[in-house]
Amino acid sequence: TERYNPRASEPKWQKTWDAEKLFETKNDDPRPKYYVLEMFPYPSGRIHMGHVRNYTMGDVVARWRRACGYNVLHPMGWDAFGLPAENAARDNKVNPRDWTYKNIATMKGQLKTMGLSLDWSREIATCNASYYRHQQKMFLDFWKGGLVERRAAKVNWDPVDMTVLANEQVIDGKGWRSGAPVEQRDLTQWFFKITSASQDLLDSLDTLERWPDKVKLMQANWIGRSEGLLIRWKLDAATAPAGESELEVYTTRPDTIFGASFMAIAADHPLAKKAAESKPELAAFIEDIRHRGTSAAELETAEKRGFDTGIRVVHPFDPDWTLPVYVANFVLMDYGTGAIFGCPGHDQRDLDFANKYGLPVIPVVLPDGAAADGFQITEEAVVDEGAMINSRFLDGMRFREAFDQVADRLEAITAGNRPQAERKVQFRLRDWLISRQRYWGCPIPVIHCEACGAVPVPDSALPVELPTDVSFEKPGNPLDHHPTWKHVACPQCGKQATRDTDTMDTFVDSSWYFARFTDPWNEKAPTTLAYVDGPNGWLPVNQYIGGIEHAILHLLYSRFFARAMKATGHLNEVKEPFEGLFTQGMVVHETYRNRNGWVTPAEVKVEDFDGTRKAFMLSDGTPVEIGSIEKMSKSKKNVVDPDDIIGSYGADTARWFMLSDSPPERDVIWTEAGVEGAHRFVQRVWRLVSEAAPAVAGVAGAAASGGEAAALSKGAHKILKAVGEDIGRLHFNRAVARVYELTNLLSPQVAEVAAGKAVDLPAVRQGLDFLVAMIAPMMPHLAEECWAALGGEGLVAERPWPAFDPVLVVDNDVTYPVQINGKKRGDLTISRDADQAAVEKAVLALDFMIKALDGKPPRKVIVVPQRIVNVVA
Ligand code: ANZ
Ligand code: ZN
Repeated sequence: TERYNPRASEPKWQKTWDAEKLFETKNDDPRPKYYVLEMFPYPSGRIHMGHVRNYTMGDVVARWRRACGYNVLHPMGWDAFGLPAENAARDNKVNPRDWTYKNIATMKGQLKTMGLSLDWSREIATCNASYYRHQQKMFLDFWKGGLVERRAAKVNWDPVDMTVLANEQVIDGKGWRSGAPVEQRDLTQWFFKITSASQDLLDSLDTLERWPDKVKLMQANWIGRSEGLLIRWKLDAATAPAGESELEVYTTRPDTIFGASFMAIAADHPLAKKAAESKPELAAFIEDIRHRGTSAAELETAEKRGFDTGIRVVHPFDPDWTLPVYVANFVLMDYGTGAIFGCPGHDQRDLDFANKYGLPVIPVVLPDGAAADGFQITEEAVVDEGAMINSRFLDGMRFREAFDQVADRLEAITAGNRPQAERKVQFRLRDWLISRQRYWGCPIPVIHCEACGAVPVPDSALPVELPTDVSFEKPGNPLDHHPTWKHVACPQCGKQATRDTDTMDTFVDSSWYFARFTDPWNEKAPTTLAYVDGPNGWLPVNQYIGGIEHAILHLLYSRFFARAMKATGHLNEVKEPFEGLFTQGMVVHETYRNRNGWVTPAEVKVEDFDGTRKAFMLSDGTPVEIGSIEKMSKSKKNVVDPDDIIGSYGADTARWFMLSDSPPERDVIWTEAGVEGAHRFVQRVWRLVSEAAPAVAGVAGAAASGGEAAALSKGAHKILKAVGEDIGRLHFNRAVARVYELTNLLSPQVAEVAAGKAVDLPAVRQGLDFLVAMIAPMMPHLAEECWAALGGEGLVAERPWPAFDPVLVVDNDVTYPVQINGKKRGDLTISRDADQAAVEKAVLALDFMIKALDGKPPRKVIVVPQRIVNVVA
């Protein structure tokens, strides 16, 4: 038989599917809906192997669900705004728009060669005004609904990218793209009030049963709920600046209040400013620390620095006990109250600080098991649970009790009708700053008027479109530099006014695209309520698939957006947009290096010398060092181009390899040997089918009722059932292993068929039909070609998933462990309905039993039905 030729076959079937519009989904279709979505790509230029893995998984789910009778929505689009387009524009003098659409065209062509069952009629690009006009509308609706706010804020300013960044985009004090140290600036900016949903975003994580626990935990930590106490400490009158009488601190550890030895306030705290008025050295100190990076992560590692303000506070439980107030670099203004009491014994930062400035360390928690006598804390703070010591009325209590004691007592003390303390729940989550001083983003639809303030652009004037004639010569924001774009009349009073020249964070674009896919044709509104969710709607997405790198930001923003859209009437009822989430592992590859640096896999040949692999340059045979296995990246040059793989082996081989090697949540190591193995399997399936085809083409499949083929039929039905279950659970690699099993069962039978021997043809035909159905979600082109060769009717892509016979998948046998004098010696496999006597008889006939008994009768045979047999010799 001829070898299978994917280069001829794959484009042919892709054309056929396209022509039949097989994957275009109707909203009004009575079948049950299933929405499968992979995170849409950024059009960077070309697709990479990570995309191939991601979209293959989604496609298997989509094709399988379709075969199971669902009306499947499986759309694709482009996360098309963002800085790289502007950088390309600046560096290569191309228009960001042209650059983006050119990349989209290239990548779309590449995706098409993968044979994905996508509904391209719903394609969206977020940079298209037909998309972002609706985003502008929702921005205005959210604003009206109290979910958007414009306020002055201390913001993270990236001096290289010349833009503000969200807290989430600052990593270790540096801009996430530029890597430049971020500065603090005071600017007036737009915020989405995501904190208004903190508690709900946290609580609702519990309802997400088909999300990885790891992702839920990351979200919970990001939201960061803590229960604590606000305590108002009285300032010692003799040292207090004029007009100041108290210092409010937030603590989660009021139990440690007798271990307090100092107070610390942020550099931006009002009390710090007051104190600095009469202390120039303090003012200088404050200036100095304000200019350094102040991200939480950086402060963990940075050296603790402080300055004594000279102010003292009085301990709330002891009027004779006063404590110094320091300005300290490790206290952040935007968390709690921007002030803390320091307890060096039980907080490492406080201990480092106390040791540096010679402040007392009072242990107040004795960890369980530690000796009370001479208990001291010097270098390492004690954070374990224990019993209170050195704490007067708290002595002997545990954390919870001591917390409540302090809270109750301080709440009872009121000065001028305010209690001295209040219980308070605090969140780490901050409001979402969405203003960006960039060009290639969704314009914020607001006009600033001297008389009227910030005025929404009226509906009739939407969309606010980006101008196309922009220049990237000057650094900064091209919208701001544009000669005319920003000058408009105020919609309210008609006077000269200016547009907001900021654009939205691109995370806004990706926070609702999944809703837009449900009706991308609606020109009037972001969503169509009949289709977006509810009884006939698509949301929530049943299965969302993407990278773990989006575990926090994208998913949290989308969850917030669903709530905001519901509040503003753009959704009916859904508040959790993704019912099932799957985070796939990365595609990794060996690295290669020669004396000139990294070299690509394509430049290298690897050979095996008695089990030792050695690598050489293809060009001149010089040696290459094989390095560690890393995520495919341009910097390490260990990238394999999907085009090359699809070009030489075909898409089905690439898809099969991606699914076969490792569990989908783990990293997969891309190897040439692995790809070749996958390709051999493609050819093997083709050989099996073509060898059998002449004999079975006209035969209707049916299970064997007995005879030689009975084992084949039983196996095929069992495998069919298991593969369905595996795909349903996204255990693709297990499904692949079972398909190998089925080909092993089929091979000997097909060999007999080919040799012209008498074989149960309906049973063989059924086995082949199952094989074709099972590979169809994973290798759709090969499946079509096989189906055609078998003389099958219609397209596999339209055929239902076969039903297994429940009788054939039942295991009729049971395997008993067999013990002799309580020690396991072997097994007995026997029919499930064999009675006691039959089991006993069979056990005594086992070879090892005859040997062990050596001709003597057993003292006793104990049979526990369906479980175990013990023979007492
Ligand atoms: C006294 C104390 C004693 C604290 C102790 C801890 C251990 P979470 O759980 O994250 O909410 N804190 C409060 N506001 C702060 C700020 N603006 N900058 C830096 N640190 C701040 O943490 C709350 C704890 O973090 C608070 O409890 C406070 O220190 C500190 F043995 O108060 B604690
Ligand atoms: Zn006006």
